[in-house]
Amino acid sequence: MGIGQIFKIHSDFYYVNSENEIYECKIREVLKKQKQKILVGDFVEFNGGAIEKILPRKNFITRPSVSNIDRVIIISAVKEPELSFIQLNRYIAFAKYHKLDTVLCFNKNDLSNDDTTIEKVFSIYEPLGYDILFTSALEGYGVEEFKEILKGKTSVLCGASGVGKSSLINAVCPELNLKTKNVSEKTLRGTHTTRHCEIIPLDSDNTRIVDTPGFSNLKFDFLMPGEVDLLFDDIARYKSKCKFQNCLHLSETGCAVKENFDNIDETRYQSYCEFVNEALEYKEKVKYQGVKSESFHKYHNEKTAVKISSRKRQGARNTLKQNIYKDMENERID
Ligand SMILES: Nc1nc2c(ncn2[C@@H]2O[C@H](COP(=O)(O)OP(=O)(O)OP(=O)(O)O)[C@@H](O)[C@H]2O)c(=O)[nH]1
Ligand SMILES: [Mg+2]
Ligand SMILES: [Zn+2]
Repeated sequence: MGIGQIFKIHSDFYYVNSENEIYECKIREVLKKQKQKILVGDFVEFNGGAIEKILPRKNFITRPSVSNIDRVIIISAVKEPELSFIQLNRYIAFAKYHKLDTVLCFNKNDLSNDDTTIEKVFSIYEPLGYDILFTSALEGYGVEEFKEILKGKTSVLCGASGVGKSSLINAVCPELNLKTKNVSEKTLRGTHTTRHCEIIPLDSDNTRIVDTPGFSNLKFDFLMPGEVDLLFDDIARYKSKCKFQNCLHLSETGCAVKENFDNIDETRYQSYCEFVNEALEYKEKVKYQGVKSESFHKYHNEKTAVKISSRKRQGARNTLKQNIYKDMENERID
């Protein structure tokens, strides 16, 4: 019996690091039957090449699927692909939903001479308390600062395909020589260059970085509309003054968010509205299935569970749970 940490998953093979020895394992049938999903980052008990148990997680994120991390570094490109503030707010809100410490990194800085983007980024995100970095993996600009924030932590890189996640890791540690591919080649083939999450140790002081496949189809279809403002500090700060407690800050009367519109960045509010609409669609879908769903994922028995009203039949509950698990499964690209 050994204990180790999953650092890579390739189809049915789970790669476990136990005291710096690598073990290629499969998963015990009983765990499969319990629908326990193993994530990169999980600590596990294994025996004779079979994983027997997942140990409790400190935290986890589902996009990308990684657990036991110290922070998320959201990578955007200032160009190629074009910077989208709405997309960035998606990643930020998602990391906040998972209560993870977050750093914002804007790469490919060599491609832009336009200071207005930099000013806009600082004016929106600095007051929200985010650490902000501008880098160029190609020219080495900001790479020392990037390296500095990685120190002693496990950081997961998260962002769309082609923003330069693997290139930044290569800039910090050229020996790794991770595969990268230019954006036009990617668009032609429609593929992600990095196909799997992998924990990469960078040095002996426990600095680890998780390279991940890019994704951009993240939707807020797993929480209730009234919970979305909790993911936006710059909007939530006014909600206690709204006339109605269940105000969604869309077009309700007496909405304090609307009254303070001048103090909220336009792209932040646009993002908020987009996510609320996705959550409203989700709410409709749940209603259609005839069960009430409490959306914040409850963390039981090392797996994500969705709490559902006890008034409904067991059969209906199981169906909804299965559908939600299926949705989570479909969200994964690796
Ligand atoms: N000009 C410029 N190009 C960069 C920079 N960083 C990365 N690139 C290029 O952008 C392309 C995509 O980089 P990758 O590192 O493969 O991007 P990725 O985020 O890992 O992409 P996926 O693995 O598909 O998620 C490559 O052609 C890189 O050479 C940069 O700072 N400046
Ligand atoms: Mg990559
Ligand atoms: Zn309101």
